[in-house]
Amino acid sequence: MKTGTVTIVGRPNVGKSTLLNALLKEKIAIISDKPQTTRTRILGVVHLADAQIVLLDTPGLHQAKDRLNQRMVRTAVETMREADLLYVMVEATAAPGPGDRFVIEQVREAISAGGRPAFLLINKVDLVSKPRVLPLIESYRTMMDWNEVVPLSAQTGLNVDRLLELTVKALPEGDPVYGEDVVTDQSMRTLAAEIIREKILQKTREEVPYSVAVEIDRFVEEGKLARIAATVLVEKESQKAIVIGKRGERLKAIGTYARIEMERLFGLKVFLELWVKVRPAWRQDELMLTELGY
Ligand SMILES: Nc1nc2c(ncn2[C@@H]2O[C@H](COP(=O)(O)OP(=O)(O)OP(=O)(O)O)[C@@H](O)[C@H]2O)c(=O)[nH]1
Ligand SMILES: [Mg+2]
Repeated sequence: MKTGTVTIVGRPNVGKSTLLNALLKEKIAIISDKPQTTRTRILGVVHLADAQIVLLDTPGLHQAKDRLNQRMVRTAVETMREADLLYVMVEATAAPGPGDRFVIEQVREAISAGGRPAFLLINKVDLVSKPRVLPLIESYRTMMDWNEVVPLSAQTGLNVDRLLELTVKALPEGDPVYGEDVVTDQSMRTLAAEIIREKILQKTREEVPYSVAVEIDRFVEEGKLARIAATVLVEKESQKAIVIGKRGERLKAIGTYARIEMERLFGLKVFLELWVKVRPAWRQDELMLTELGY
């Protein structure tokens, strides 16, 4: 039996959480086309006949400006220290840029501190033609000694099974740490808050996605029903108006999509109440960040 921890790191938006969900065959991490979607470490467990893989998804590594983003980057850096193996994810759609070099710098430090192996994952190969991937592999190879280089598509699933095989080979022998039914360590409250945040990210633009946090005020299970009340925090009145939308239409749509997804995930009927509150500069407020679980 092989057992080990794999930390997924990379720039924001390269597809780390999409890969986590693909490997788990279950959606436990939210995804959006906006950078900085993931704000915390997310644990998922892959159970195979001959292995247990503990995956840790992380916030994107970047030059953080506010306190929230500093915490996110710190989380990603610290989570690398827990790994037996690192997945370092980049995109196939562009040559290595400053953001990728920043990631590789951080990875190099984590590796020299722990001597752990690293796989380079070139994601989104579905968007480019094969001949464009080869020079990319070459340029990344000159930057670091990778134990494996795997071009893949987290979205279509291309090469994801191959990645699993290579991963099992690279992990140490050991007994499983988690029970067979454990998929994630996130509570239903956290999952509910994240699902709501995902729907907001998908329906808003510009600075709004970065200014939103979701707090669960109440989560009560009554038989087959879950009564959930949540507050959406924003930083400005103008953002509140955007989240609510004309005659409350946007908030209503956000609530409907969130409820449908929660009902599917929890296997419960969900009654969801959403409120929007302005909390100026919460992203700079250390106490608030801790309270929100960041
Ligand atoms: N075409 C294509 N799109 C992908 C693939 N993987 C992810 N995406 C898209 O890329 C965007 C970002 O995906 P995420 O999984 O949220 O990226 P992330 O690296 O977790 O981002 P952060 O949490 O912000 O760091 C989403 O729009 C995904 O649908 C892929 O293999 N192919
Ligand atoms: Mg993510």
